[in-house]
Amino acid sequence: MNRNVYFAGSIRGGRADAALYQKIIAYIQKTDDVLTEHVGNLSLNAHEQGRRDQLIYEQDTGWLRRADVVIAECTCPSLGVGYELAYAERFGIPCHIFYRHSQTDLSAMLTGDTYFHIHPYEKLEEILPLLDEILGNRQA
Ligand code: 6IA
Repeated sequence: MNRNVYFAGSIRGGRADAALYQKIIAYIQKTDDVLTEHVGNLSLNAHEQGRRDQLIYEQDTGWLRRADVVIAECTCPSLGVGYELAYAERFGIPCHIFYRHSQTDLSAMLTGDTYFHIHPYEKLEEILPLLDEILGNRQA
């Protein structure tokens, strides 16, 4: 309960799954704190320059360093999410990667790194019990 969860999902890599991110974030928020709620914001303009990119980088890496766990949805490839995963690994933050295996061939840089917990899935309903286990809200 009330862990700091860093949810990572594509922004400039493409917003096709934004509604899915929003649902995952809402589910996690029933029990825990999501540091990156904006990733699921459907009206987010990925190319808006209102906030300097350097500030975004500093804020996100700061959140990553104090996160208890990273949950990443990687079906839509994103350079930023890949960077965040490597950054989290460097700081020893547990990382769980979800992706729809019928729609993407996940990078070998993720599947080949035994640090990452990789969860192929197809439907949102399959993710929810896994999230409960990861967040300690249900016994495995
Ligand atoms: O390369 P991408 O843009 O797809 O990288 C996505 C990842 O980087 C997400 O998991 C975010 O945590 C992070 N990220 C990328 N852009 C932003 C951002 N833009 N704000 C916060 N985190 C970001 C500002 C948008 C603005 C309209 C508020």
